[in-house]
Amino acid sequence: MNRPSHDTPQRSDQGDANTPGIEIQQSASLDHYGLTEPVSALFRQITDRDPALLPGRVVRIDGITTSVHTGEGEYRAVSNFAAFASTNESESNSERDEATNFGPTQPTVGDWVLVRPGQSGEPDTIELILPRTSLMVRKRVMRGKEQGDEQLLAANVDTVFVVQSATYFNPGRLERELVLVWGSGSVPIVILTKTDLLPDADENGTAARSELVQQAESVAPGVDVFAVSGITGDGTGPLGRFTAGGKTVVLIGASGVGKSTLVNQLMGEDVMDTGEIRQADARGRHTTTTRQLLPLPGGGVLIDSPGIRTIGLVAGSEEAIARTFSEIEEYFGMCKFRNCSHGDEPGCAIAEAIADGRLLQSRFDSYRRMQREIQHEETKNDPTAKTDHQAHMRILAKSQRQKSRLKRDSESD
Ligand SMILES: Nc1nc2c(ncn2[C@@H]2O[C@H](COP(=O)(O)OP(=O)(O)OP(=O)(O)O)[C@@H](O)[C@H]2O)c(=O)[nH]1
Ligand SMILES: [Mg+2]
Ligand SMILES: [Zn+2]
Repeated sequence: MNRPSHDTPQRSDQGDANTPGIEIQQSASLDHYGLTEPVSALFRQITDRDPALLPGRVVRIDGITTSVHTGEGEYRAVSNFAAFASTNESESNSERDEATNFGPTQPTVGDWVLVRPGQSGEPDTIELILPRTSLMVRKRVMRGKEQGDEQLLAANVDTVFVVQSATYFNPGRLERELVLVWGSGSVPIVILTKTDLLPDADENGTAARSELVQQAESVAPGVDVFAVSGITGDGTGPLGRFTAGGKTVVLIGASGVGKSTLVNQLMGEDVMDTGEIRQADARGRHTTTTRQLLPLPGGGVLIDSPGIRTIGLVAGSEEAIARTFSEIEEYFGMCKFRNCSHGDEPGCAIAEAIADGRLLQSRFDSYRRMQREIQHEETKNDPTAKTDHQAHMRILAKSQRQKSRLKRDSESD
């Protein structure tokens, strides 16, 4: 594969089995990579002060190598950690500290970063990361072990395609996937793939499909559900609106559900490798091993990702759980006793809703289970520990406070 080569070996001048097609876009401007005017303005603030820094977006994480697309080509940085950029000079010190004072963080796919090209054979480094508008994090669950670190999955994503196979729909998994997405600050949609394999797809495919869609909707209140075939492209038309206007979408899901197949379908060419699934249990073989950001020919950006085996929830996911189970929280405050434990107390609104079929017992059980899991996370965690996720939550909360302050100010004019 021929890529324009640069003068240092760290830059991406070698092929990569998983990333054919990228070289076409080698020097495409950052606009094709989802650059927005606010991001561009932040970049300008920084490069005005230090013109040696190159703005870019992280397009791939491959072991310890982070690939960054800058307007002039792809750079490979070895640096694993970088500082958050301070982006507002008028911020008071304490405000700035609140936003940035949690030390260096790892760059992840989708991050907007500033690269300092290495001089005389030195490696290129990612020096700064712009504040993120969304960050998806999962707790890595080590085989049989409790503890595990947090893994950053993607940043600055507008919509997450939560992908499951229509032939192996798993509602319990979907609930966890939705908590993960709601917690990230981006918006989920559910995609059921492989509809061409549904048993009666020939004569009466629509019935099987709409039944599945309904089933998915019942565990994903307020979330759009689409049934598609990544192979034939059937049903994929409406997905274009999620990448319109330069928006960024990441696909997540178990191995073998058809993420890369759908990516290829939406790209209009085979850019990602796809793999067979095991006949015995329909599991995939973890074909995709790197997270890869791909600019779509018609604008917008897709991020393909490796299959996630287990989705460990991180501390601070209460809001995300509330969102995922929004139909349950509607009954809160409606029980006879204010401190109702929703067990077998008289006048329990939740028990009544379950009894007359307005609420699914299985949903309430999952809700309870996840609440317990998260409480466990919280008490286990050192309260002073600042994980990436918690830091991210603080930033989001801060920008929300700022937004409402701006709104108040403009309303009082
Ligand atoms: N019939 C049919 N097969 C599909 C569809 N989507 C994917 N497949 C098949 O399912 C298998 C796995 O697809 P991939 O796209 O590699 O799955 P993935 O989610 O990217 O898997 P990982 O990269 O391992 O996480 C391949 O054999 C695909 O051909 C579909 O819509 N219809
Ligand atoms: Mg894949
Ligand atoms: Zn109750």
